[in-house]
Amino acid sequence: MKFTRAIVRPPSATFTDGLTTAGLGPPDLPRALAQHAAYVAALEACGLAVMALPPDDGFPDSTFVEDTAVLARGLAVLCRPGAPSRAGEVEAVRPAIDAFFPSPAAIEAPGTVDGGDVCEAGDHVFIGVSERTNGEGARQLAALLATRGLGSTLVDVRGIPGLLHLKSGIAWLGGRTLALTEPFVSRPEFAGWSPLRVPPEESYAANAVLVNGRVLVATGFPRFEAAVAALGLPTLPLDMSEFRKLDGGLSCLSLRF
Ligand code: CIR
Repeated sequence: MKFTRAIVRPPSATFTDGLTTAGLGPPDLPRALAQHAAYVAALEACGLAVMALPPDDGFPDSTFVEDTAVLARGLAVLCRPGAPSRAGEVEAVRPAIDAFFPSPAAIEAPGTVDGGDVCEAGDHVFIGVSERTNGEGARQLAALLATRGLGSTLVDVRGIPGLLHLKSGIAWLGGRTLALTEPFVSRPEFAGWSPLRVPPEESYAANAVLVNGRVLVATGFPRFEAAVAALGLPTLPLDMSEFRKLDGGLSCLSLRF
């Protein structure tokens, strides 16, 4: 899957009020802005044209733009985020989506979907059922994806300690290869796939992003980075410390299409 564009939104002045369970203390806004700029530069280095939306003080978590939409095979689906404080983020991102995807579909109530629960893996999509994405939302999304020839597997991730979204614990690395953290390694949903096991002490690194043959990885996880490089995939390490403090990772910071 070749990406040509990305939509991002830099952290706003209210970023430090974002939702978190990480227990890592409050993020530092200037540092987060510098890390975000490096992230954008990395996407550009992968050949993407990046559209940066203005920072939005109304929504502290709005830099995690991935959660607002699912973009796949020319299909755009506007999400219905599971956290009440994030509901308004979808309307705020909608004009940017409309510019590229005429008549996007939408998850309807009572369904909820956060984009962070949606892992595209070539022709197949894994959809996490989490505290944010409910079964109804996951089924609506699966039906929409099927109209584009994409099969889906629902993966219940509720109760996995410290895991916000499915993609907090898995990533697609091309072909049949999936980076999987320990709770996912022996799950039947991934039978037939080739696992790259993420060392337990490096589980945060699982939220890596394959972009046009390169892999964005968080800095500070040498075993995982070496394992990705051993697959023949060049890595682009990025410091994610301030986003991690709000349970965010590399995938959350952009919509890629
Ligand atoms: C939240 O709890 O919604 C944000 N603080 C973090 C969202 C991270 N998004 C993602 O993994 N796709």
